[in-house]
Amino acid sequence: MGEVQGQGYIGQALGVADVLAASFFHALDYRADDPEWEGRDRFLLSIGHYAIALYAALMEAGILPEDELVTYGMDDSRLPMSGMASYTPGMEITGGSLGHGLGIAVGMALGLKRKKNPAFVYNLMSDGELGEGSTWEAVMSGVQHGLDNLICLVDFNNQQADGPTRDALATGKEEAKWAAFGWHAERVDGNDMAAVVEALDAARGTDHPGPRVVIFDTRMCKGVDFLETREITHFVRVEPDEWSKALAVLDAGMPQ
Ligand SMILES: Cc1ncc(C[n+]2csc(CCOP(=O)(O)OP(=O)(O)O)c2C)c(N)n1
Ligand SMILES: [Mg+2]
Repeated sequence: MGEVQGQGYIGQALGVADVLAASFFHALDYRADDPEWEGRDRFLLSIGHYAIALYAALMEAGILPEDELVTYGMDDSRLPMSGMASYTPGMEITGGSLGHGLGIAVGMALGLKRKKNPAFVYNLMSDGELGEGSTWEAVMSGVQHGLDNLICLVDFNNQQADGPTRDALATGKEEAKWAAFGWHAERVDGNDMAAVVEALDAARGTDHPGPRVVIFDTRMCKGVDFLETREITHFVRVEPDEWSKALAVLDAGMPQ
């Protein structure tokens, strides 16, 4: 998908790939042939610009056809650069106005509870969104309503558009802060598959009477060494000859 455009949010996609793989192929309950199934766990992409990553997961899950991926970012494509709920099966919300996904997730989780629907709501958000006031309103609302069916996943890559998150607005002690608000909070290496799976299980399985969060420390451009070392990775430009090099590096790192 990135190669079609020559650029894109591939740094985020590579960093969060392990979290998405564990979510879609371990944690979430859904039906690939019926993405609107009422009993499905909802997976909200608060960070609309990460759509490229979710499209890959939806394709692997059998919700999107593989041959459509080449239309990514083109006019009339169902796969715009920023996720749009009305365009794409499996895209639950139109995210991208950062700081709003968690509030929507709170509303959905509350609605499901009232309807006695046992499904869970997962909200994938970024470290940059921790600097939005609306996020912390939602954090409090989730506790107020005792939403034990709400799981927030924070992709903490410590990067924002202009550089490191800690230089823009350092939240600090993130896990302790969520816990102080009343959330079950864990923090793990988001590129360690065993740790990711364990944390997702704990978030869902705990008997904590309120919402749960897992903060995943991830690495932008994970798996492609010559991209990982770039300083600004928010919107990566990859030269034509580098795509095959990047794919070869990724394939070499894949477990057989
Ligand atoms: C409310 C809002 N403000 C600003 C933007 C512009 N914007 C798009 S992505 C981004 C970076 C936010 O940080 P994070 O999501 O952590 O970035 P990444 O890790 O993808 O670099 C910004 C500021 C936006 N989409 N929404
Ligand atoms: Mg970030």
